[in-house]
Amino acid sequence: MIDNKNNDNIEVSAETTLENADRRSLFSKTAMLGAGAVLAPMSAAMFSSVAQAKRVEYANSPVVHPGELDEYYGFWSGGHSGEVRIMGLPSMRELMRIPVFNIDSATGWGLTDESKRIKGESAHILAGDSHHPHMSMTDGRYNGKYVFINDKANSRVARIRCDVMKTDKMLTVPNVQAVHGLRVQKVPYTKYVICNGEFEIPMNNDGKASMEDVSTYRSLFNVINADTMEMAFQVMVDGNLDNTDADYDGKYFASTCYNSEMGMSLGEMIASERDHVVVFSLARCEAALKAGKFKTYNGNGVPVLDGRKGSDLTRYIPVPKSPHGMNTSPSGKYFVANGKLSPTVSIIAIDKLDALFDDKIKPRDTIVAEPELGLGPLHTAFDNRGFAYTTLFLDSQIVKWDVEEAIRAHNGEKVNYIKQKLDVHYQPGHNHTSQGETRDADGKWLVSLCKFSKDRFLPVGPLRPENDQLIDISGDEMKLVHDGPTFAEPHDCMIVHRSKVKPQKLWTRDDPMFADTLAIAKADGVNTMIDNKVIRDGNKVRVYMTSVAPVYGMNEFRVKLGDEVTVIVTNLDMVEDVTHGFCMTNHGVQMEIGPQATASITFIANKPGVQWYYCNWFCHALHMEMRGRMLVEA
Ligand code: CUK
Ligand code: CUA
Repeated sequence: MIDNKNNDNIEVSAETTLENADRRSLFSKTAMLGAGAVLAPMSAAMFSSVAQAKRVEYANSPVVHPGELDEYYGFWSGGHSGEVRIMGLPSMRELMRIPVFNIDSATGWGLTDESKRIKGESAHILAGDSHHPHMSMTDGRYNGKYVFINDKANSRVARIRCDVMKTDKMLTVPNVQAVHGLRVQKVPYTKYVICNGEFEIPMNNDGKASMEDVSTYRSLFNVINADTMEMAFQVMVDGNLDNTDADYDGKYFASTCYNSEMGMSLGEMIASERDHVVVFSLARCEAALKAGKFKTYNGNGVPVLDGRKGSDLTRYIPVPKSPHGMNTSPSGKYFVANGKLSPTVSIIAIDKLDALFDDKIKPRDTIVAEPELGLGPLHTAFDNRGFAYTTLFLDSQIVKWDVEEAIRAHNGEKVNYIKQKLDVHYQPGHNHTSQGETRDADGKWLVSLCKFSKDRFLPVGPLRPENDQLIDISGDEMKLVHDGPTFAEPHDCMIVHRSKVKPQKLWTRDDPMFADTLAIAKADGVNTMIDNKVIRDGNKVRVYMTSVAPVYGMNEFRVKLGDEVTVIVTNLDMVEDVTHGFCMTNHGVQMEIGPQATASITFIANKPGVQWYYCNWFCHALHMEMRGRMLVEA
């Protein structure tokens, strides 16, 4: 990974605070004006008038007053917390958490029967590492339907329904280890979710094939049907795969590779001066699939196409050493591969890819510029004015640069394509502009997800928060307007205008999220809207109860020691925000039941005697009294 010698050159002094940074730029402006009084000490009054001036200078107001609503939804990955978080922008207030790959005791995610059904074969896995949340699109614009996210730790991809903001599908990607970069097809609509298998493994990884012969190891590019969340196909590549993105024509996907060496140690992985970007032709892959030109592995039947060097499904474009981020410009013209170990980014002209696939030009001919930006470029975001914003991990900066000017400079013109470098605090990974991965890029806000916060917040022990910084990019200069501490570890985020998202206020009674539970109730002859009933089925007991603040429909029920008990609660409240809970004391049983929803949870009644259950979501002045007894006969 990245050599952390940078930790030395970010010795932090008061110099790097926002106020002082602004003061620095003020001094330099004054100097440019040639004023004689440059070095005269500034009075407190001068500072406060500077602060005043700064405040009105913001083209965007970062202030959202109490009771006001934000203009944007932000969807943040929760990194190795395994969740997704919804932020409001520009306030940077955390609005909600969506448990995905983690378990969550407030909502019962990972504990309830419904969530276990959704998690399917991976229901026993209680951890995850979420990296890349991306929303489904229609014609290159967010359509507000789904957010998809990968779990690097357990090679999974999940889908979140944006009408209820809950995870509704989860898939373990076969034949790969560590699903990393993830994006969606942008045009004509998100038919496919694309993601990269990062770690190389033998294709039949059964412990019988050679584990020593590294030449048999492969990484796969994965294409998932967004609608069914089943595998569509996979493409075998040379080298490994890191990040990915799609074009705005519905034709090409591109992924970075940092280990073209197929090295197994750090030294081997960074040995060559060049790695590559691999470009996939969707039409050619679909044709090969249709023609049956694929193999299957590990007995799972998922078609694997051969996209290794020499295949007509892919093209390999050499780029400097160990690239990381892959970002498509909202103009649809360029793929930008971020250099990481190289101070450059490589700009690939998408309109040259047809010629590349037709072998009319060489791979490097598609590169229209390789501007030098600074140390450790990881990810790039875009506005609607032709500027790009790249995170410099090692320099702890965001560099703003002009894409077309970088291309002109590459062609020999003397232009300074770098417009500004802004200190961020510290070590930024991803950044994201408001709607910047769509045609609706609006150039208003930039978020820098900084990996280290160091001195920016009160110390909280050896483990510190990360720092998500909000930057106003609407004017000529980037301006840092907010520091936001976050827990481990938003890798990536996306910013969606609120007009694109239309969440429900109540659940619909026949929502697919609990349709299976309602089917079980129906088979039991239970009307969940009315009935409070205990159904015994051998040693399985199903307890159906309603809930209306502040009472459950059932004050007590009786089971036998050792019974497998399923409690199915239906929340009859029709009032917005009246969520009930169900918690069985001393049994590790907790869940949320939203208004008009049904939720269920199964456990063994392994303690004799009186066991109280209670509502753990504050719902009423008599919420404490919302409880009942499970009587367990020995
Ligand atoms: S990766 Cu984390 S900083 Cu998983 Cu998108 Cu680049
Ligand atoms: Cu119902 Cu608290």
